[in-house]
Amino acid sequence: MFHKKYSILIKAGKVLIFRDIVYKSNVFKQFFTYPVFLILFLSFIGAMGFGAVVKYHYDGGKNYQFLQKPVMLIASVPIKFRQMIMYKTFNLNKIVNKPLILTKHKDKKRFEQFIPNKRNALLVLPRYDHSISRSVVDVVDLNNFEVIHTYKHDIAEMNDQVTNTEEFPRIKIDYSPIRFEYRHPLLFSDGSLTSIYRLPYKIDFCSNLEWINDEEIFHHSKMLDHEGNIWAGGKMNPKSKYVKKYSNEDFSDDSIIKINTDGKILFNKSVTEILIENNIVANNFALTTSLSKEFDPIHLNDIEPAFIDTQYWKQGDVFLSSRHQSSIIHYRPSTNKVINYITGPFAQQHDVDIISDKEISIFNNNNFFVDNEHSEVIIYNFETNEFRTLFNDQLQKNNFKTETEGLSHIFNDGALMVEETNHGRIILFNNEGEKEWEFVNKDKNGDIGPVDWSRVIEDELFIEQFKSLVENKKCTN
Ligand SMILES: [Ca+2]
Repeated sequence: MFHKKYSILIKAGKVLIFRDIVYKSNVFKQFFTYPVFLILFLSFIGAMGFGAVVKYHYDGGKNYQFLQKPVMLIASVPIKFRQMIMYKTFNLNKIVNKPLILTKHKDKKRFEQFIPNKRNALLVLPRYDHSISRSVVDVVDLNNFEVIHTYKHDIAEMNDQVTNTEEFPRIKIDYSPIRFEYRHPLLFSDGSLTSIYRLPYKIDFCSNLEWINDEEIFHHSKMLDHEGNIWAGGKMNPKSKYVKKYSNEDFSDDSIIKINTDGKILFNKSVTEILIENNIVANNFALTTSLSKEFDPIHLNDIEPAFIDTQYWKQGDVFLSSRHQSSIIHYRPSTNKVINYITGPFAQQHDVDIISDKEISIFNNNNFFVDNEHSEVIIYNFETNEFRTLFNDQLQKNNFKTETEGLSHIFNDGALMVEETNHGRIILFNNEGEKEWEFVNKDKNGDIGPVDWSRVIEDELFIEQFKSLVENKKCTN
């Protein structure tokens, strides 16, 4: 009886399952009609084609602009939509032109002091302020972290003075007032300030423009040398001799440029040329790199001049940081000789500094393919040829990482300041490696903007002169 009942139930179940399969099969047939199948097939082919155009664009392809432009416009819709929500605006121009609002440290305070310590030093702090939609340079007294002076000049007026439109065709778009950022500004004791935004310029204590130089593209750090001239990165146009015969106009021919404080170019030499003439790379370097689609193989990001002779370098030598070779080039301009070509446990580094008569520090972004979660500060000793890291545990504990940009400064007493440029944060560790303070570039609305290569001044006479200028300030703007 039980078996009969069970058998009937099983049969009924099979019938139901069979009916279900027949039903699903019919639905499948009804849905996958020939036109639907054709649409799906064409969509699949279209998606592959779309992806191929995006890949071609990011590989640097120059042809098929009629396809590239609309495809890239469509591809950017999701990110634009996300930005509209983030910036709370439908005005695309505002979004396109502004630096991003940063989020990594959104839960931190703007400034927090962990160990009270008055430091007679100035922090020259270039920072983007989203609440006023522009970049400013604050000069901060590190005794109390008070802003004692701010530079904020007329960017539109400066852009109007650029006449070399062949070299700078997009200056008013790419460096419009809401997009422009002060980078690594260099302060003089008379209160004037020079910096670079694609070209170098100088403003006075009251932020009035003194000069610009639009002869050549300039970039990255700017450092005074022992003669009072300024070293900065450049891009040669026309290209240098080993580049122009081997490569096309897309090749970035990075150079080292020395200018005086009136903006006159005194020296300009291609880094590719330096490496070829010192037999570090082959003379067809520009060709081989271009063929492998690397059009920016040097990417010079810092030039650090030596002020005095030591056992390991001479006054006037410069240390060049090449991000894309992950190397530090110790170069002597007076003889065109590379004295040392340093590679080591660092990848895509920025900011080389001379820190003693036999040591340099290297800000290691640490962009290796493995174990790359934190950026580091590395010390290289010329006497022992050895590398060591500085306060690495503390940097890791503070989740410190900037993939691009970034810098470090070692104070006279051995304290370490590090700038996490990508995330708008600066940390100061005292010489025991304890966190003294932390700054996040939050504006009055709590939005975080980038910081762009700050600078520490510890020269007592300079500080005294600058504070006297502040006390007697008569600026009308
Ligand atoms: Ca440096």
